[in-house]
Amino acid sequence: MSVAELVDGILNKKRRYLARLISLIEEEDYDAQEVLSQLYRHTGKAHVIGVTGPPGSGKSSLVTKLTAEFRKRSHTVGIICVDPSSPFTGGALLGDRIRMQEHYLDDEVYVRSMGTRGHLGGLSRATSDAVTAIDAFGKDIIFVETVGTGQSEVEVIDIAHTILVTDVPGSGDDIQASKAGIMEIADIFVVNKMDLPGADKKVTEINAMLDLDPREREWRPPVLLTNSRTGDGIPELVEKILEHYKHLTETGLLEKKGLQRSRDELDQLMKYKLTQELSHKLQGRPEYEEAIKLIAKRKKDPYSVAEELIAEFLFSESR
Ligand SMILES: Nc1nc2c(ncn2[C@@H]2O[C@H](COP(=O)(O)OP(=O)(O)OP(=O)(O)O)[C@@H](O)[C@H]2O)c(=O)[nH]1
Ligand SMILES: [Mg+2]
Repeated sequence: MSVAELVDGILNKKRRYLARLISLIEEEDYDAQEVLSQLYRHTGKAHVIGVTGPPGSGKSSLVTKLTAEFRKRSHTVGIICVDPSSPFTGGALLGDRIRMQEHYLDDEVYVRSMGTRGHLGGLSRATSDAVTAIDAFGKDIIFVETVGTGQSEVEVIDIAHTILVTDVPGSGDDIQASKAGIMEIADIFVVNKMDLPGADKKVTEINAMLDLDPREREWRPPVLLTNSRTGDGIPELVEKILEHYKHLTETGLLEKKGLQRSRDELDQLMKYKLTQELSHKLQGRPEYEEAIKLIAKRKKDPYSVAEELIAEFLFSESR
């Protein structure tokens, strides 16, 4: 598939072209950047919803039920499941795919999982690009599901307009989410598995934590109860999600977030490209390998070699 074919196919809502582009994104193929660069002006319309929380708290089940509710309201949906622990691309998260397959026959829902390939920052870069691709494809709502356990997940979720943080009843005395600083990023708290004992207690705990938050905020994150098996609480959650989006629009926060995201994206992309170019230029070069040996023998120090190489690299770039 040529770049032009891919661009055309995606703008004409052909699923296999979208699937191909996301694979190219995962493979860090140069063509992917060219396609994305041409698609970019067609993006910025989707409402991106991040879903994060402890493993097994029911994120995928929740997204499945939310998708059904959004479809009822005639919204089209894209879903990206990010699996930071998976060494594979694409094929990971079989369980998620099985659970989400109730939407597979629905052409208006697109589901994709993404795994890490071990590149630092590669996963959040790839996820961000996949969101751009699905946005250009024309989905109204894009879910990004990620396990909330560390910094990289918080970065991934940065691309969302509305962030749902899930938790479950009886998950320890303290709120698990607070450990990773996830508490601060929540727009809506979801206590899932409300059928289990201790659900109300969990809601009270989260509200008590919110009461302690000294920050002035126009949007106090609501705490909602759901059952992602039966669908209880799902319509109310969809209402809150739409209400949050309306709040973002009316207060000008959406525009502000958009600016911040563009700044972060440009910043991230420049660093990423510089790193990529640098390693591309240096790998396997004899003087690079020689310098490494000299550093190991203490004949040279890595501080000045790093400066020399970067200066040389930047100089050769400007010619
Ligand atoms: N009792 C009960 N079980 C639920 C509920 N929602 C999900 N589950 C179950 O919880 C288990 C985990 O659900 P998932 O949706 O895979 O959770 P997840 O957070 O996506 O899991 P990871 O992606 O592995 O972190 C499954 O067995 C679900 O059937 C609920 O509301 N009540
Ligand atoms: Mg899941």
